[in-house]
Amino acid sequence: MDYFLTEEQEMIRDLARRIAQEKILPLRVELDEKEEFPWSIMKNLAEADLFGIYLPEEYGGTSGGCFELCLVVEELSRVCAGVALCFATSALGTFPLLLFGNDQQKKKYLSAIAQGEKLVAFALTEANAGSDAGGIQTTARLEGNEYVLNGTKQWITNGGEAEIYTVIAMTDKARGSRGASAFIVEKGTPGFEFGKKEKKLGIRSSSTRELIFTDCKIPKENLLAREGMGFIVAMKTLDTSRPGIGAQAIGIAQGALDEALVYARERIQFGKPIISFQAIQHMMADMATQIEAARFLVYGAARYVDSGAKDISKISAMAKVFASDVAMKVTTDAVQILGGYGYMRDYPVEKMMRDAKITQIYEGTNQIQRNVIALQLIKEKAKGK
Ligand code: COS
Repeated sequence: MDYFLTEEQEMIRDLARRIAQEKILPLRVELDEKEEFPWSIMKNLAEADLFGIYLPEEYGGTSGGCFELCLVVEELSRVCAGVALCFATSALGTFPLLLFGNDQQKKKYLSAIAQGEKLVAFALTEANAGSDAGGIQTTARLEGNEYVLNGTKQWITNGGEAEIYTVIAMTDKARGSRGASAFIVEKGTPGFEFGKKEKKLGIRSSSTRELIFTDCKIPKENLLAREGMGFIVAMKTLDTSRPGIGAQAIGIAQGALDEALVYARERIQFGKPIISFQAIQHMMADMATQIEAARFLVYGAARYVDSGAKDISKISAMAKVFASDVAMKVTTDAVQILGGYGYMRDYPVEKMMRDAKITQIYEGTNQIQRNVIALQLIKEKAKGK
C-alpha cells in the first residue's frame, strides 16, 4: 500500500526500521526478561537524530511532526513496543512544552531534548486520578518566586530515567479542573524523589515509577502557560500524542502478523504447511485487513494533527481506540496461529500480546476514548455539522 510518503519520510521510516532490526532485535528478549531500561538503544536513536523528529529546527529539531513521529514509533514497536515506548514517552512529556511553553522555556529545554541528551516524562496520573484526570491531588503553592509541590504521581513512564518532567498539579483546588496548572520539574530538584519501580505484564523494558514531591521548590518561571491552564495543557497533550499510541499498536500488530506468516509457511501438519488451510488463511486475511484499516486511520489522524486543525480530539481518540483494539485482536490471533509454540517465550508473539494490552489502557482507557468521541459527536450535532 502506498501512503504517499515524501522521500524524507521514507528515509525516516527506513532508518527506524534499520535501527529496530540491527539494534533492538538482538536485545529484545533480554531487555524484556531483565526489565532493563534500553539506554544503549536510546543512544542509537539519539545518534540517528530521531529525538528531534517532531521539533522545530529553531530548537534543534528536524521540523517533522506527529506523522513522522508515528512512522518511527510504528517501526520500533514492530520489533519491541517497550523500547518504542521509552522513545515515544519523551515526546509525550515534551508536548506540553512545545504546545504551551514560552520562547525562553523552549530555548532552555528543547535543544537537549532534540539531541536525545535528556529524556522527558509526563506526570498527570495519581492513585485516585486515572480516567478522572480532573481529580488530581498534587498541589503547587506559590511562595515568593517559587512554586512548592507536594503529592505523589503514579505509573509515570520514563520515571527515574528522564531528566525533565512535565507535571500537572493543583494551584487552586476549589476551582476543580480549572484550578490545575502545568510545570516543568527537573530531576535532582530537592524534594523530588522516585518511588518503587512497577513490575508489569508487558512493555517491560520501559520504566514505570512513582514521583514523590515533598516541599519541592521550583522557580516560578517553570509554570507552563498560565495558572489554571493545566487541565487544558494535559488534554491538548493527550490529543496530540494519542495517534502515537495508535502507531505503537499497528507496529505491534504488524510484528505479530509478520511472525504468524513465517510460522504458518513452515509449520507442517496433516502433511502440509498450515498456511494452506483456509481457516488459517482467513484469520490472516482479517489480521492484515484490520492492520491496514488501523494504519489508514492513524496516518490520517497524525496528518490532521500536523495540519494545525483545532478539532483533533475525536480523530485522535478514534485512531487510538481502533488501532489498540486491532493490536489486541491481531496479537491474540497470532498466538492462536502459533498454537502451543505461540504460548512459549521462545517465540515473540506472547510478548507482543502482553505488550498490546497496555495500548487499550494508557493515555486514556478505550472506554474514555469512546466517551471523548461520543461527546464530540453530540457537540457537532448541536452545532448542526
Ligand atoms: N481540549 C481542550 N479542552 C478540553 C478538552 C480537550 N481535548 N477536553 C476537555 N476540555 C475542557 C472542557 O471544555 C472543559 O472546559 P470548561 O471548564 O471551560 O468548560 C474542561 O476542559 C473540563 O472538561 P470536562 O468537564 O469534559 O472534564 P471531565 O473531568 O469530565 O473529564 C475526560 C474529561 C474524561 C475526557 C478527561 O478527564 C480525560 O481525558 N481523562 C483521561 C485521562 C487520561 O488519558 N489519563 C491517562 C494518563 S495520562 S498518560
